[in-house]
Amino acid sequence: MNLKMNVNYSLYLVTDRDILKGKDLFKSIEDAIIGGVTIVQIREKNISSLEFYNIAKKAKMVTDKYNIPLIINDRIDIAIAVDASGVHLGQQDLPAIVARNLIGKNKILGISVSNLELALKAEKDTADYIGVGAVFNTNTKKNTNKVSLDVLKQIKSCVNIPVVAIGGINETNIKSIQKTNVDGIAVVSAILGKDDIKNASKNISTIINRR
Ligand code: TZP
Ligand code: MG
Repeated sequence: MNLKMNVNYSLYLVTDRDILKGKDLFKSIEDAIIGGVTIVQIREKNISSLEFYNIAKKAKMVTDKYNIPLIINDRIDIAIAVDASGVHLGQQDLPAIVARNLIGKNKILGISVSNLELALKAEKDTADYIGVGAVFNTNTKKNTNKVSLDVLKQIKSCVNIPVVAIGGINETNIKSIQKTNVDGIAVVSAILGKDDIKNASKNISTIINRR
């Protein structure tokens, strides 16, 4: 799945093996997809290149099976190596323009932003979508910038690329995010932190698709 057109960002799963409580990552991804996740990002910190590559390769087999885009966090080389659909970078990673030159125009480039200025810069630097957060408190990522719902709304109204909200989003607070009209909702713990991943994904997917 490498076509950039018509990517469905509506329920965006970001992985974190630390909250899986021993569950298999690939089975968890598959369950989340069956529940309704529309795009998957592999996010790994502090592992070897080889380990990251092997995880990405196995994840790609799962996402390919369901024709779901696979995005790799941080690592352009691994995204290219496994022929992922794209890469997601933060403000401390390689600049978006540099990343674009490396991945070419056919892969998805996602950029994390926390204010309007960075959002507009990411768009100018050829990002295909932006991740905006953290909109709520999260235990999944340390040292996040906080983004108010007003700023999220402002960003959404000022850019012409898809906007994906992230940070502490769950079935209870999702409605307040939907009011901002963003294109997608990214979730880690509200799906992967649950005992029944398939059901958690299905519940959130149902709320999103009910709109
Ligand atoms: N970037 C901003 S917040 C966050 C990331 C990766 C973590 C979101 O995790 P959760 O569990 O959905 O709050
Ligand atoms: Mg990063």
